[in-house]
Amino acid sequence: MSSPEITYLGFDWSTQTLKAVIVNDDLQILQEAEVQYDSDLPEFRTHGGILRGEQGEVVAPPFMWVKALDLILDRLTLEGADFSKVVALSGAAQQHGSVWWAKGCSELVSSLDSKNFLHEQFALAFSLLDSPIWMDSSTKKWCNQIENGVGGPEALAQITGSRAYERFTGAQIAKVFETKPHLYESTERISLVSSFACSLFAGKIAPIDFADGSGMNLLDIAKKTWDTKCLEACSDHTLLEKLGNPIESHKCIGNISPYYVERFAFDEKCQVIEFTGDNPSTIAGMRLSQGWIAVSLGTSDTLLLSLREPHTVQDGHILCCPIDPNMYSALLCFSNGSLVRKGVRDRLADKSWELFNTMLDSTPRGNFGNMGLFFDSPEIIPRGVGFGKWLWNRSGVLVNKLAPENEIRALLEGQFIARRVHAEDMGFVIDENTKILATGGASANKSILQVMSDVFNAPVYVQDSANSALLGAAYRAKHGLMYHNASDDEKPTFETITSGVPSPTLVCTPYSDAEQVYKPMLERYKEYVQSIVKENMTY
Ligand code: 5FX
Repeated sequence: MSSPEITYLGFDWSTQTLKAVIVNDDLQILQEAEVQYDSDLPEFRTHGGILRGEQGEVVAPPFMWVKALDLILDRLTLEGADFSKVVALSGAAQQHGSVWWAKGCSELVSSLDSKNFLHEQFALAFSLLDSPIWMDSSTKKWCNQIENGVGGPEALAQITGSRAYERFTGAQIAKVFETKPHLYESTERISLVSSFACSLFAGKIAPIDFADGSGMNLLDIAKKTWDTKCLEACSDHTLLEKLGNPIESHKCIGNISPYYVERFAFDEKCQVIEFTGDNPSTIAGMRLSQGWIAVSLGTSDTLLLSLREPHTVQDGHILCCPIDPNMYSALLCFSNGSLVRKGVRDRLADKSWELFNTMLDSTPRGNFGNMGLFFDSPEIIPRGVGFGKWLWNRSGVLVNKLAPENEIRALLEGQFIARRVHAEDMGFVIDENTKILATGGASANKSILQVMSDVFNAPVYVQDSANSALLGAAYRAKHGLMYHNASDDEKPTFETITSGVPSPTLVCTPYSDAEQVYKPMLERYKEYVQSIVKENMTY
């Protein structure tokens, strides 16, 4: 007799959508569903899932995220989902956002009435009706306060993995504490978006996990506890209680709330596995093990990598790893990505990627010693560079112009040299075992990937999956359950659990002279960046 079919359920509360996926025991997709906040829930009047306020404030209503869950569960049912087969579920959510629960929230989530929609029961659940999210940049003052409270940006980065960032939750909490004291006082618990979403299923306020908790400037990422000095720099002694104790990302939170058993026929033994942030979940979805770098080539270019040690950095973020408690992950975000590439294409290659690639391919690796750096908007890494374009000739002299095809190569080599230098700065060792997993729009462009392959002196692979964060949630559901059920000496690794997932496809390998060509250019980049940060000159 064959064993009954079992399935795993994953969610991703991203900035613009809520997505859900059901996978079978081989981690193959069975059903998917999606809710678009702007068009499916127009009553919240969001644009791109967010609402913009004054002075850089960006928020989203948590009530909308609850309503989206009501909708998506119905949509999954329409897709043919059989919830009784789901043995475990987990989720991902946009990082850094905070959900402020009103007093009485624990009682509320533990006694949901299955005859009603969730949103009918959450009208009074939140003390702050609009949650600050990761796009918020209104907290500069409180960033300074936190850094000063612990002895400066470097000290903060050493404890929490990042210097103070406006979007990180610590500064957001400090702002609410100072500007809305009554609201702060009336708050029972503060969740991240991920732990809030987990609470909706767990029937209790779920803990914050270490990986997503690393995006708060509050967690000591080595000791894996809240750091007292950081907490004190944000608010008063009640913060510890409002946050609850953080836990490992793969932990089982408990059985699913009876609400889902009664309303959707979930099995009462279905386990809820801790939720995490979208970037940590992407690490899971891409099954990023040591030696791999995931490079997402989108509006901004984002690098995700695994590290053994929590290296201290001023730029970029170190996070606790969501899939291996003994490892760390690094997240580097470069804001000048695809839009700059497209701008240069439009200016020099007649708005055609085909022509852009032909021009790029007509130039040699190393570009005859010419180099370029292009920043159309404020750059995150490196910090402090002005807007503009800098071009250097082979003698290291700044020049106004290069031939169009050399400018195109200078742009791409400059971008990938920057990505490599800052990844190495984080302690990532590039050697013969390094492999790159490319995703995002530009990962379809082989000429661009070849430049990346040469600059990193590493093969480049692509993966056939549109949403790694969502798949990561489903994979983590399976790993969390297997880990929970196994005896102490047989705990499975995430790699073993996901070993059946098809491997990524190799698209480019580096030329044999790549390291020789690019090694000196990495050193030149470091020198040039210092000069443009110092002089901040543009032309
Ligand atoms: C990472 O630090 C970010 O702020 C973003 O990637 C958000 O997680 C997007 F949801």
